[in-house]
This record gives sequence, C-alpha cells and structure tokens, in this order.
Amino acid sequence: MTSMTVGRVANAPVASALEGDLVTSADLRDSILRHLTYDLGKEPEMAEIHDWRIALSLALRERIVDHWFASMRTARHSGAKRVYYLSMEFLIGRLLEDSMVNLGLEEAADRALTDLGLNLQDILADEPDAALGNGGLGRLAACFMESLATVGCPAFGYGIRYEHGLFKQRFVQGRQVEEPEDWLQQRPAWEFERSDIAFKLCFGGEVSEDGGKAVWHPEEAVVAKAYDTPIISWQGRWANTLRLWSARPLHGFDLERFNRGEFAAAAEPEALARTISRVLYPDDTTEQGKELRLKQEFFFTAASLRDILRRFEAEHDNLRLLPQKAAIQLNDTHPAIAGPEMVRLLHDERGMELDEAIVTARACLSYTNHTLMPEALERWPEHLMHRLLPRHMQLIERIDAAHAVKQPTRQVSALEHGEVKMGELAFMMAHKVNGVSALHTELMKSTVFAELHRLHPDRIVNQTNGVTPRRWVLSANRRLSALITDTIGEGWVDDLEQLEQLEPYFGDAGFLDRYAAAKRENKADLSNWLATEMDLKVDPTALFDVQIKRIHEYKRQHMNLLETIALWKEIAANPDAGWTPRVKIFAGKAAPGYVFAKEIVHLINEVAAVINADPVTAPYLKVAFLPNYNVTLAERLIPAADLSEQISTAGKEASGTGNMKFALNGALTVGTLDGANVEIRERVGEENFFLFGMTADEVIARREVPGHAAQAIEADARLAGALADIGEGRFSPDDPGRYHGVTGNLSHHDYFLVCSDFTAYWEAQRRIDAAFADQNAWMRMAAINTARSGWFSSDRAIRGYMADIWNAEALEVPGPGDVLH
Ligand code: B1H
Repeated sequence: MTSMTVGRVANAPVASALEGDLVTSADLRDSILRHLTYDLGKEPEMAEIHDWRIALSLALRERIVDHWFASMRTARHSGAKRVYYLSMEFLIGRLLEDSMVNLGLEEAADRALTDLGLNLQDILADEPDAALGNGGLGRLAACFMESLATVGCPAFGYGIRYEHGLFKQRFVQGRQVEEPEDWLQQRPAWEFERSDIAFKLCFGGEVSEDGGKAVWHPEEAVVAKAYDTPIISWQGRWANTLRLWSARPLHGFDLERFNRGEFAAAAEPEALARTISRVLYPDDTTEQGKELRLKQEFFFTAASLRDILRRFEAEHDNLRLLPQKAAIQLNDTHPAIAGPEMVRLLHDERGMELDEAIVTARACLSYTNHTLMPEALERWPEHLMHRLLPRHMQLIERIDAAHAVKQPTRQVSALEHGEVKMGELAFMMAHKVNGVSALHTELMKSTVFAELHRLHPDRIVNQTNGVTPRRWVLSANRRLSALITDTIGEGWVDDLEQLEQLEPYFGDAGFLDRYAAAKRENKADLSNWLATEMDLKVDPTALFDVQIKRIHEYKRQHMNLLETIALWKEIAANPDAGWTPRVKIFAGKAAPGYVFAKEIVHLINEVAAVINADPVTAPYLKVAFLPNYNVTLAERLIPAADLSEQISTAGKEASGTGNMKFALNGALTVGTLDGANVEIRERVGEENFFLFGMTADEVIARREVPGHAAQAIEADARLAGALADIGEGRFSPDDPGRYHGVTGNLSHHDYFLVCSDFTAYWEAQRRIDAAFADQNAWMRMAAINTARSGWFSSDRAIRGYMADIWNAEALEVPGPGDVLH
C-alpha cells in the first residue's frame, strides 16, 4: 500500500467552512470569467448559455487536473498494478454535475453563477449527453469508471471517440425516426486532445515467413489518436483517465491531387480513415457482423494494447512482469481480438516464445460476458478475419490448436462453420471469465460455456453488476439524499450498505412521512414536466409505472402493453370499481434495423393515443411513451417511479442495472426471476417485491409444449381480447392489418412466452393495485427497498473484480480533510 499525499494548492487553508465556500465561489467566478474571455473568446455580454456552460466546465476541469496528476504520479511511483477496462461503449451522459458534486463545489458554483446573473440548473440542462453506448453494457462501463476512481484503483478506460453517438429518436405519427447525434458540435469541455499519443494500426495484406518468423506486410494503415477525459472520484480523492481513440489518416491530405484541382479526391484518404471512429453501431444485444465493426474493434483494442505496453516498457524491462502490472478487462467480446493481438505483440514483435506469449497474455486478460442470446454472440467469418487481419487469423488457429491438445476428445473449438466464435476465443485467452449476475453466471456454466467450464472449472466467476450511487441517488434524487444524510450522515455515499442503518428509523414518527413526501414531490416535478414537455396531464398521486430500456422482444414491452390494453377495457366496462389510478410510462430506443421492435414502438404510441383520448378511463389510466430515452431522461424518471418493470423472459436478461437504480430510489419491482432481479428480491425480501412468471427452467420446458401460445390465449379472455383489438385494427383504423405481424407472432410462435406469462403478470399487477391503495404500507415497502439495496453499488462490484479477477489493490486515498479544491 502506498499512501498518497496531496499538497494544498489554489486556496490556502481557511478559517471556517463558510469562509472557505466564499473564497472558493469567488475563485470559481474568476476562473469562469477567465475561461469565457481567454479560451472561448467571448465577452460576458455576448455569451450564450453554452458559452457559460463550457466556461464553468473548464473551471471545474482545471480543479480536477491537480488531483489527476497526483493520482497518476502516485500510481507510477508505487509500482502498483493498473487496471485497463476495454469497452466499445461508454454511456456517460452529462459530466458537469457529476464533476461538480464529486469535487464538492456545487454550492460554490451556484453562488458564483448567481453572482454572474446566471442559474446553475439552466446551465446543467444545457449539456448534451455523451451517448457513446447503447444501453446497459455501456452505462455499466461508465459507472465502473466512476467507482474505479472512488475506490482509488489506478485505472484507464479505453474506447472509441465516436463522432456520432447513439442516434436521436423522434416519433413521426407514432413511428420511430432516427436522427444523427452530434455531441461534438459544440466544443467538448472535458477532454484533452493528445496529439503526441498516436499509434499506427494496420489492416489487410499478407503474412510471409522469414527464417521461421512470421512477417506481416499490411496493406492499409490508420492512426489512432488519443483524447483523455479525467474521471474524478467522490470527494476528489483520486482521478483516472478515460482514453478514447479517434481515427485519422496516416497521410492526411493529398496536396498533389489538390493542386491538380481534384479537390474531393484530395480529401478522400482523410474521410476514409475517419470512418472508423465515425459512428456507434446502434445494435444492443444483436450482432450485425459488419466489416467496419470488426475494424472498429481491432482499431481501439490494438491502440489500447500498444499504449499499455508502452507504459509498461517505460517502467519495467522484463516482459514477464506484465501480468503483475497490468490487468486488462474485456467488456464483452468486442475487444476479444486483444488475445491474438497481445500474442502477436509479445511473440512476433518482441520475440517471446509463442507458448509463453499465450500464457502471458492470458494472465493479463479477463473477459466479461453480458449475454447468452445466440443472436448476440459475436462470430466473424474466417475469410473476413483472414482478409483484414491475416496474422491474427493464423494466431487464432494456433491458440485454438493449443487449446485442443488439452482435450481428450475434441469437443470445443473457437472455429466452427467457417466462423471465429469470439466468446470461445475470449474464454480461451482469459484467466477469468465473469458473468454479471448470479443466475447469468450459472447459466453460462450450464449452457453456452458448458464444455469450456468442464475443462477450466475455476475460470468462470460471478460479479454481479452495480451502479454508482453518486449519480443514481445523490445527484438524481436530491430530496431522498437529503433525507438519508439527515438521518444517518453522509457516509452512505461511498459506503452504500450503510443505507441499512435507515431501517431502525422507520418506526419513528416522521421518517416515512418524509420519505413519502420526497417521492410525492419527485412525482409532482415529473407531472409538471410531462405537462409542459409532452402536453400530457397526469394525476400526480397515481401509481407511476415505468418501463425504460431498449425495446426488445425479450424485455417484453409488448406484454406490458397487452396488460395496459386489458386494464383499459376492464376499467371502461366498469369504471366505478375503485381502480388504482396509474400512469404507464414507456421509454426506449429500437435498433434501426429491428423491424419487430419498431412495430412495438409504433403500437405503444397508437395505443397511448387511443387510451389517453378516452374520457371514461382518463381518471384511472394514462399512457406515455417518452421519446429519445437517454441517461438524462433516466435520471428524471427513476426518482419519480413507484413501480419498476423488470419483466424479461427468465434466462434472457443477463443482469439489468436499471432494476438496481429503481430499487435504490424506492420503486417496487414487478419482475421475473431473471438476472439481478433474483438478488434484488433476496435482499429486499420477497414481501417487498412483486414476483410473477416462469423460471428459466420452466421457460425451457414450456417452449416444448405444442401450441403453448394458443393454449394461453384460449385460457385468458383478457389476453384474447387485447390481442383481438390489436388484430382488428382498433388502434390503427387507418390500416387495420398493421399489426398482423405482431399478433401473428404472439399467437403462433411466441418465443419469448408473452402469452404464457400474461395471466401471472396480470395477477401481479392487480396485487400491486391493492398494495398501492394502502399508501402507508406501500411507502414502508419502498423505503425497505432503499435501505436494503446498498449492495448494488458499483463500488462493491469493482472491489469484487479487484479481489477475484484483477488481483489489484487500491491506493490509499487521503481523507476528505486532505481534499484540495
Ligand atoms: C448487454 C449487450 C450488448 N448484453 C452487443 N449484451 C452489443 C451486446 O453493439 N453490440 O453489438 C451491445 C450490447 N448488452 C447488457 O449488459 C445486458 O443485456 C444487461 O442485462 C446487462 O445488465 C448489461 C450490463 O451487464
């Protein structure tokens, strides 16, 4: 353990906290003005909101840099192992509030801006989301970056600096329309461009042999250039780096062609090279198999490995030490080419024996699996791999053959039907392979990786996902946070299991009232927002029932919708039966090429329009599909939710992380025994969780029942009625047959067992109605969810990776008193 000492800079020690705040806010105001004037070149009178926002960000960034250097220095001098998190996606969202809160500069910033005649909330709201990810996998990487810093683990995140993140979603007559996202349009405030950190990366060509040595003669090359964003911990104790690579041409501009007047052609090499980091592939949990995608994967993986080796070689001269100094985590198989590339760097380029190179690479690498869905498991055609990465294809064959030797009878290979199976390759080249929830890890062992698990019984381990409490509780839910801190102090923010200490207060007069008041006010805020932004009036005391996630058949938004339709019909038939008022909220994007998911989007919108126009049911049921779901919208919705919809077909949702955010914020879950739902239910108690539906085993058995869907429809008149309404065009009178694809699929095929789980889901929802009617009992259950969900912090998850996978130690971080501003 090394202890870090941080000198005080900027401000001399001050007499009192208040005085300190005043000094800091005056300093901050001065640096905002300085950045506005000298970096942005704007006079205050001419500055627009984004100018102020960027100036504030630069003023905060400036206060991060010293911590960042100190952390890097400490890591270097201690000789500690560094963790490298390789991920195709980092779904960061906004950074300004995060940085400000972690630096403890919120009040100072508020005061500084007020002095300047500005409003902090308006400025925060101006920041575009950095949406360099699709969904849970990318958001997990972002939570992990924040937790790595907070626990003091020296680490780098490595990914791609996409010019365009995830598309923006609009609805045009209820249909999803995608628009390009352009987060770099305004000057990016957080990153540092590193013109000096650039690597040449090659593709294509051939491999020759020279005295028993393989020599790769590539055909094309691009340059990967680094952009660094510092990631600051809670209370500014530590900072790590998120390093994103941008693709550039090796030889920029063709002056000769330009001089000949061929203007477009002169710029061609530039445009071609830049294509690699142009855009994020918008497919969540579905695999596209596109050549450009493979290029992206190799591009960022190879650049990162080169950077890791460069850093190692600057500090050490014995390559055998590499596994003691570098832990490289592969976030799914997207960077799985790291296995062969690392072997190539060690063997071809540094002369290590091949077998030793394989062993050394494996000792550094570990792999997280995030899905078992067959359509999501990456496979690359061998001919494509051979054409783009000929030397890697040879090494993959060698790795696979070396692995085969260990098997008495050959049962498993990374090569099958002319394809490279990236999951198998990643498994073979990793010393640990982890699942992301207890159930998912067990399913990995018994299904997709059963053979490999038999051969390597110690390799698969579980690390249940987590979420950062700084963003998902402290910042997103100010009212709840204030109540928690008033009750048990501030320690919970980086030790989330302290939330357990809340439970003894539930008996006190006042605590549950304040808890309920926080939820009520959050719901009132959301209601006002829905009224102004969505032109939708809702009853703020209704049950807020929320399903927000990517649109996918396995997540079963359509089951939720069928229940909505059935409920609407039942209310309409008997409006005075004492219904619990509900607001059904949906949000989520469909992959642009996923036709069925887009039909679900359209259908939800059309059903919402019909239901919301019904005056009879209006007091009891409203439906909203909010466009353009992103991190910022999640931060707005989750604190206002009463009910969290986690209704995937059991065995299909590897973990889920939204489920954790909801539970922490006091929403009750209606859910299946899938992913981390299982662990949430264990922790909050079965009486505080609305369970329904088949288990993963029952799902498998049910699929074997001939006509399972028809049977389920026959047995449930509500389901039959809802399906009939859709099929007859009740929600699409202009085109009554519009949803025949959807109803046909559900009635005949129904792979995700929407029909077979419907009745149990309906019944769970009616139990929920009854429970919500007793607000005191409900609020107690909600508060229990908050108090018992502390284990789902990403700090806990990161400590698990450090202990079980990386063998990495946290560097001692100074206490809050030593924090510099
Ligand atoms: C998850 C993905 C994913 N699993 C392919 N798999 C992608 C696969 O662009 N692609 O090709 C993108 C994403 N994402 C999610 O990971 C799981 O579905 C969630 O259950 C889990 O919580 C999350 C984080 O572990």
